[in-house]
Amino acid sequence: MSEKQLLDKVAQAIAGLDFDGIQGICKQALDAGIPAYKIVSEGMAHGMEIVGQKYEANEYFLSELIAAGEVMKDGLKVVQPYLKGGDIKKKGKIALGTVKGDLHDIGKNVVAVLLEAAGFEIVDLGVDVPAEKFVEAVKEHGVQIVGMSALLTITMPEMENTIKQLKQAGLRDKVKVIIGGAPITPEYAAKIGADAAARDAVDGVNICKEWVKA
Ligand code: B1M
Repeated sequence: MSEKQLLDKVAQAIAGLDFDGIQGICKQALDAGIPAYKIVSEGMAHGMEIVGQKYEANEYFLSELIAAGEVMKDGLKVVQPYLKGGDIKKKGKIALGTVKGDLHDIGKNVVAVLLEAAGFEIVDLGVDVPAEKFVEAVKEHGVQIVGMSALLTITMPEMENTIKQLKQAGLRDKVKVIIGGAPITPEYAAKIGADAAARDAVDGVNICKEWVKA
């Protein structure tokens, strides 16, 4: 089977809520020599996109969305050990969270997995993260990058609020700020004073890598 066919199979297992098959399919993809990050970024993330489309077409409902997230977690259990760089020297520290009022974490978790695989240390603040918690993380963990995710248009202003609070705490110049999530655009990032907007997880990782290189 070709690489594309195997990645499609991973995506279909997630989109088809195949709890029994996902781990076997991920093993098959790894055995075929497909890099683990590709299985996550092109197979699993694509599967979740299909799930999103089915939801929007009223084919899937909330329970299926939650189930798809669980199938993805099962798949990650198999793939994640191959992503970790072991004794790779850490590139930098990133505080990552989904902003206050927002509980969507599938995309954030994909980003976290890929950033870790790229050698970053992640301070995962979880979901529904208030601005103060991002500020605290910068103070306590000495992170170089703050990453925020938002999937709801009504929670996007929390990103601006967090940037304001970083400024008030005198920390804005000490960190780079990257934002992401389906409704986020580069224009929005510029408007609220973030340093970058990531199109997807891979773009986010590439931007962070550039920052720590400089
Ligand atoms: Co929600 N939801 N949801 N949902 N949900 C959306 C976002 C929505 C667009 C669906 C729709 O109506 N068409 C809609 C928002 C509308 C809007 O604001 N304009 C919506 C709504 C309305 C809601 C509720 C209000 C529904 C309700 O209760 N009536 C509710 C809100 C709860 C809350 O947050 N307070 C809700 C709940 C849920 C579930 C819990 C059921 C579930 C989330 C489960 C979970 O995350 N653990 C869920 C899901 C799954 C979705 C959809 C279907 C899929 C989101 C997803 O996981 N995509 C979504 C529709 C859609 O997006 N098509 C929808 C896959 C994921 C891999 O992609 O998150 O975009 P994404 O992440 C990408 C990039 O955006 C980027 O990289 C990722 C990988 O490439 N990225 C970053 C994301 N963050 C990044 C950060 C970075 C860099 C890149 O750096 C920091």
